[in-house]
Amino acid sequence: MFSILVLHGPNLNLLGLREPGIYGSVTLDNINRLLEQEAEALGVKISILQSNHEGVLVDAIHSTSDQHQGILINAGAYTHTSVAIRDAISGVNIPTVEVHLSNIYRREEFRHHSFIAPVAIGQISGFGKDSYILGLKAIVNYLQNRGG
Ligand code: CA2
Repeated sequence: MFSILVLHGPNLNLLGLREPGIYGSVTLDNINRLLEQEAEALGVKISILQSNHEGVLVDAIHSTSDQHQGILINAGAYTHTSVAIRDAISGVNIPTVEVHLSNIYRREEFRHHSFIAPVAIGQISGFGKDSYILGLKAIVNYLQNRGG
């Protein structure tokens, strides 16, 4: 059974609790529950971690090499700043799908660049909570097709 590491970056713990204008009223707990349901339907295992700390996310990515076959990540604002997270993904060489709730290309210019995109197999951006569900389907589909 494939095991996927789901990573949520900084401030995503505030989803649905503050500033519902941009990201809506869905909470991170809601998203995690939907991901768990989808994982069960797809027949995969997921491990979920949210952190506001870059190094914690880097450590979690390093842990994938022996435990997980894929990574689903919303690195939040670190998407646009973190060479460390990009290098960690590149270093472990585990297939990674990048997701965003909002369409980062319709927002401020500084959100248009992702350090993660060049080391990810793909990116899903702009579909709210469904970005995560689509992202999980994408990584599982990739792993299943790669194996066959
Ligand atoms: O659209 C996304 O998923 C983002 O990764 C969300 C990040 C943002 O920095 C990226 O540019 C795009 C921000 C997540 C912070 O979410 C908050 C939720 C409620 C209150 C404050 C922040």
